[in-house]
Amino acid sequence: MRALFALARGSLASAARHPRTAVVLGRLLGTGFLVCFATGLYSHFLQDPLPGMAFLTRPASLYRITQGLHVATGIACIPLLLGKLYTVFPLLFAWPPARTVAGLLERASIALFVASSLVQLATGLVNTYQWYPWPFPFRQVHYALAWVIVASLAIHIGVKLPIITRWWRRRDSIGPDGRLRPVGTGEGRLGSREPRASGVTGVLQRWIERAPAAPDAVSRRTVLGAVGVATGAAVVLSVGQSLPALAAVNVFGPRQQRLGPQALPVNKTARAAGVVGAATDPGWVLTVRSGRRSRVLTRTDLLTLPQTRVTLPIACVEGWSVSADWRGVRVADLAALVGATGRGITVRSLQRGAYATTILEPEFAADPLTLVALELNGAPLDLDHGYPARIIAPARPGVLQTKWLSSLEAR
Ligand SMILES: Nc1nc2c(c(=O)[nH]1)N[C@H]1C(S)=C(S)[C@@H](COP(=O)(O)O)O[C@H]1N2
Ligand SMILES: [Mo]
Repeated sequence: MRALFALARGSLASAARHPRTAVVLGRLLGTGFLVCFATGLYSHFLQDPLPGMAFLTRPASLYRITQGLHVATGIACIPLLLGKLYTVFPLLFAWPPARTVAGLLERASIALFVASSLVQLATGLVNTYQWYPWPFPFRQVHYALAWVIVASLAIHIGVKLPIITRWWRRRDSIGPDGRLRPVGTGEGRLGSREPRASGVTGVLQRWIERAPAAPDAVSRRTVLGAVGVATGAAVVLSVGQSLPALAAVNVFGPRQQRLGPQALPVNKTARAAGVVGAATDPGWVLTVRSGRRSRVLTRTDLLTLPQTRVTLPIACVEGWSVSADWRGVRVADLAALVGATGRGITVRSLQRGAYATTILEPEFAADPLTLVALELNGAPLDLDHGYPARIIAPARPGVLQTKWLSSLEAR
């Protein structure tokens, strides 16, 4: 086994698989993961605040920026992670797998780190296409894995600190023959000097020996260049889903700026939500309630109240975001009608299920940009955009911008 693994390491060794490459990619990947973690926590707590948490309502595009960054950075991490795994691949064939308890824990933490990162990035990417081919709730699992990743990343960085500091700056002329010494050949023991094995191991040994020699033609620059181009392309060709300046080259992002009814994309249509009947019912009213005080408002009543125009984006957790012009009644004005100024508000939709209720925290309910929107881009709301009325608020995830309102109730 030892001979076989040494042979495998030897035949995988290449100039590109160098600790310096691992450190360069690792720095970028570590930064990317931390950006994803911070922006992800922000998105998580906006949707599930801990008691006592309050949030910024400005700049109005704050969530558009943080979540756009979250998804773009996550996408960038995919080629970076593949490049990093390519670089350190020979280390998989270390034998014995660990010599000490600390070494065993280190390898276990790496296994956990690699596995959870791959699952996190793959499910995250697939989620941006609204594809959920797994039996678990995406958000909770994504959140839990984020902690697993950050904890195992901290252990990983701690263990690798000597290598990281040694290769933080570029150093040439390393190794006995004046060349860079590749990953996996640290013990200076290549396969050819291994004793002959017998049986199955011997067969495998000869088989590996006959494989083409290490591809030294692939240099460190080539690998870093390829990873760089792949990373740049993945980001540039998808970030137009949230960055209008790059909308023209949005090849991979699932949503296009302005493509949809009233120049705004739609994830869930009224038909898919099962609300067509209730939303087009001429008897529709919006109920505004605080304790025993309540007001019942028809759409015409709402249109006779003072109207406010705002320009605010829909910024979906999936990464796409599009700015639009909205017109409607301030939520703060509606709250004042029932004496609920300054309170949080429970928002209810005509739709049943996961979107049935959301909560407007006091800071969002009080913000003058937060509306019960009746119009979008100069025309009455399209049925698919939440007709007869929807919530639009600054600096919030799209998932909280409830469509097809039925009531607002002070908390
Ligand atoms: N009632 C209801 N409101 C909803 C949704 C929904 O499915 N049902 N989708 C939310 C999500 S995830 C986003 S990003 C915004 C915009 O979604 P849309 O593209 O489906 O309009 O509306 C939000 N409001
Ligand atoms: Mo969304």
